[in-house]
Amino acid sequence: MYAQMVKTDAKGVKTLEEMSPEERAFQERVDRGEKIEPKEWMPEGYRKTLVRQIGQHAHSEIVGQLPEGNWITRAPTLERKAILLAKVQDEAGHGLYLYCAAETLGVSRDELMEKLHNGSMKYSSIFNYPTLNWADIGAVGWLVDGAAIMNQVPLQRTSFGPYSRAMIRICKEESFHQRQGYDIMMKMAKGTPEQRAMAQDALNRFWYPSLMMFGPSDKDSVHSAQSIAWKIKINTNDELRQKFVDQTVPQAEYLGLTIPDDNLRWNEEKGGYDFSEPDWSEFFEVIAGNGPCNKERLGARVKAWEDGAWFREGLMAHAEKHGKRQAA
Ligand code: FAQ
Repeated sequence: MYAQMVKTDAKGVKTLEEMSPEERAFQERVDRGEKIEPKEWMPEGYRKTLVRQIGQHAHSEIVGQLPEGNWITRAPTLERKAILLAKVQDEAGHGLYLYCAAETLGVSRDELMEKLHNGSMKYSSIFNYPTLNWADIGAVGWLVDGAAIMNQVPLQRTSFGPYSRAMIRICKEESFHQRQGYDIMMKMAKGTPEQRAMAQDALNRFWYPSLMMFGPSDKDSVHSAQSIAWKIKINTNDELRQKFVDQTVPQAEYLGLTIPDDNLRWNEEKGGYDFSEPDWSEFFEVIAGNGPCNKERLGARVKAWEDGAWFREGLMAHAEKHGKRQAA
């Protein structure tokens, strides 16, 4: 029934009548809210969509360490350094849970890495923007982790079991990440005039890139209709972007900072804020590889992979030797 509802406004989503008996049984399981587990039958498109989304999500966590990792040595106090270090380590952990979830779909981690490195898989656009100063680390925690949570909380209910379970754990940690970012912003916004100006400048630069994290507007989203029918995605990109704006504006007001949008105003009728769309041509340039830091980010990941080759080879040699000994 759900699939039929989606058909009316969507691109290429099959109705129940158009589905094969296997596809229909699968859709009915999804509609009943059952979790799909790795060894169970699934349409090839469902598997591919999950590999793409979970893989890109994993890559985002790993590449996402770079803009913050840069600041671990420059954090202003020992406490801030310890907190940031823990956060960046958490992101590595999130990447690992997600790669594991993707592997249950029959794709190897090496294949996913290869696709990241040759540019055929994406990672979140946001990590192609530079972190120029300490206030940016506050803005990343507040806005980037805030947007990530807004997207990930509903994904705890996604239909694929391993992804959903990974999300539950990740969301717990993301809440701490958002709080630490907001705490940095509070310190800066309530600090000296110079610190306050830095906080405002960071908000100015990170606002629209954060809105872009939710993906293109619904009319341009290629995958949403099918992903929502399969409950891979629970909400559309625009729904989550709106929720993020509604949640973040009062937080900016509390900080005494101004969202850089002249069109921002409360709309009583819709019960949410009206706001300006990001510059979508900039978004499409960034995801095509032409953002401010794309080359640097990908270069850093490729270098890390190449520098780690000796270690992976050593581990494999050990595993093979150990395996032979056990077999004997
Ligand atoms: N960046 O048809 P749609 C984090 C691509 S985690 C780059 O709407 P979909 C934690 C999209 O892939 C952040 N590409 O796509 C952290 C597709 O291209 P394709 C990551 C984007 O999949 C914090 C095309 O545009 N979170 O930040 C973006 O239905 C701090 C058409 O788009 C996730 O990955 C984008 N922003 O919806 C770490 C959450 N948006 O693949 C460190 C899971 C769209 O056909 C520090 N993912 N594209 O070549 C999702 O919820 C979805 O995949 C969306 C996109 C909503 C991102």
